[in-house]
Amino acid sequence: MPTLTGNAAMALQMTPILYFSRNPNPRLAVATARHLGAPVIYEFAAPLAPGQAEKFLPLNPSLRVPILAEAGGSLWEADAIACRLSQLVGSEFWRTGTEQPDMIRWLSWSRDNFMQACDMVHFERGTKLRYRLGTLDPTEVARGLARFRETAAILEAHLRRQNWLLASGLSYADFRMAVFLPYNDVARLPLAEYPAVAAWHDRLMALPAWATPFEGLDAPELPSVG
Ligand SMILES: N[C@@H](CCC(=O)N[C@@H](CS)C(=O)NCC(=O)O)C(=O)O
Repeated sequence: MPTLTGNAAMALQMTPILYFSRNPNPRLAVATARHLGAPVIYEFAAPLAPGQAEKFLPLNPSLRVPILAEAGGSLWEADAIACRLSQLVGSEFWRTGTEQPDMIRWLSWSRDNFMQACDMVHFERGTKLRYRLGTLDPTEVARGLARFRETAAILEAHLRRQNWLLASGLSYADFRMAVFLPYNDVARLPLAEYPAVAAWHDRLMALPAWATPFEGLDAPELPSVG
């Protein structure tokens, strides 16, 4: 972790602060923290908003959330934060034993495959329109959907055999893999064509921390699409 100096270090309290917005990766970090009952202060942040860079650059040079700020330094990237939060509460949600390689396998695969496919479609149908970043590109949507079908078929075969990605049960790999699925009202990925994937998504949505991570937190709604 980078060490913070000066005002940034002084400003930190003993209790870690989890800076978040309602977008997918910060949602993933908040859901993880809530699932674990991690001792953090939840603070809405918009590091890209005008006037916010001075505060957030020392915490994350990419000016993105989530960020976990602790007395000793700040950590960014949802996966690293999930690892740290699991350490803080002594949980195996982030596996540390013999299943760790299997968990890392799914995290790694998701980034280049299923999650990336979901991201391509969600970016066109969601993010681009929410933040007025341009018009929807049908070619990109088609590419994303093709990639989704290829990768969902692999996930489908695995989830026909077991309820969660790891044999022993729910882990952070499930949360990471599913990061875009709670936004499927806008992404409209054809989940129903993959019954085992759809059932896994339903099992995740039955977890309060995953279904409603922002409940009771002070955070503006995302801009609407369209
Ligand atoms: N690779 C990073 C991605 C972080 C990221 O791209 N965060 C986006 C939301 S998904 C962000 O900060 N957007 C600006 C905002 O939400 O205000 C991670 O896994 O945490």
